[in-house]
Amino acid sequence: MSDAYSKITQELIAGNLEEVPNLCLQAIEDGMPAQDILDKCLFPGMDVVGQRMKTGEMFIPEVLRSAKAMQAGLEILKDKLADGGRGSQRGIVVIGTVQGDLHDIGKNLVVMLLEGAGFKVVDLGVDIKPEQFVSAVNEHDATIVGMSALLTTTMPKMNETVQALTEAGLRDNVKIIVGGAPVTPKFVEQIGADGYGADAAGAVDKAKEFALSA
Ligand code: B1M
Repeated sequence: MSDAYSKITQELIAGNLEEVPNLCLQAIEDGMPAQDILDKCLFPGMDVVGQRMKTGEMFIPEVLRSAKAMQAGLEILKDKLADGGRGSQRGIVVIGTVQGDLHDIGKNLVVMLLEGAGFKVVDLGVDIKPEQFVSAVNEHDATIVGMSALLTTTMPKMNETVQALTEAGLRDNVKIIVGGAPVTPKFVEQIGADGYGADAAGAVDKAKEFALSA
């Protein structure tokens, strides 16, 4: 890959909101296919961001800046990508903060990194009832459900949502990833979910793993 293209990756990791879209535009004018810019420059950049977040080399504000730079790059590419740049190459994820819980900063970070990793994300927002997750899975034909909870008092809603998906006959169609500060791998096991994300990058790793095994 030429220096110009690897610069896109570098600027994305650096969270440069102006340079990333400018460089994407330049690359398109130079004849690089939009899909290649996505696959060879932007996705690898976000992979690095996810890794650095996990190892503590990057902190939340820096990760958010990179995620925003990614979205600015996607804005430039989206008309030129067959699926508008938010396609379901890797799968469709329905995500929300569970009923009774209004915390959304961590969940929004998960959304941004999932989109950056090529998933189509249906973000239901906060205070989402089990039946809303069920309807959204049906409506969007989702293959992954993500739930976030920040309060110990709202964690049982994750269990209720898993049960609601089971009762609706959808449990075999979806993989369920849960996370949020009070959530533990043991809890994930107890409620019969499929994956735990200790952080947003961990959630994306799980989603990628499930997309590969689908
Ligand atoms: Co609230 N709050 N809050 N709060 N709040 C906490 C969570 C708390 C720990 C503070 C404390 O007491 N020390 C405490 C919970 C105690 C408990 O239950 N164990 C608490 C409380 C009690 C409350 C209220 C009840 C306070 C009150 O009104 N008496 C109230 C509840 C409102 C409600 O939800 N019904 C309340 C309200 C609020 C605000 C509205 C003021 C605000 C939320 C604003 C918003 O989100 N838009 C708020 C905030 C900001 C916090 C703290 C300070 C910060 C949370 C945060 O955004 N962290 C928090 C204390 C703390 O954590 N230090 C606190 C940054 C964010 C990036 O991290 O969300 O953990 P986090 O996400 C992480 C991981 O958890 C993971 O990835 C992210 C990092 O990459 N992750 C996932 C998250 N979701 C994931 C999903 C996944 C995978 C990973 O897969 C799908």
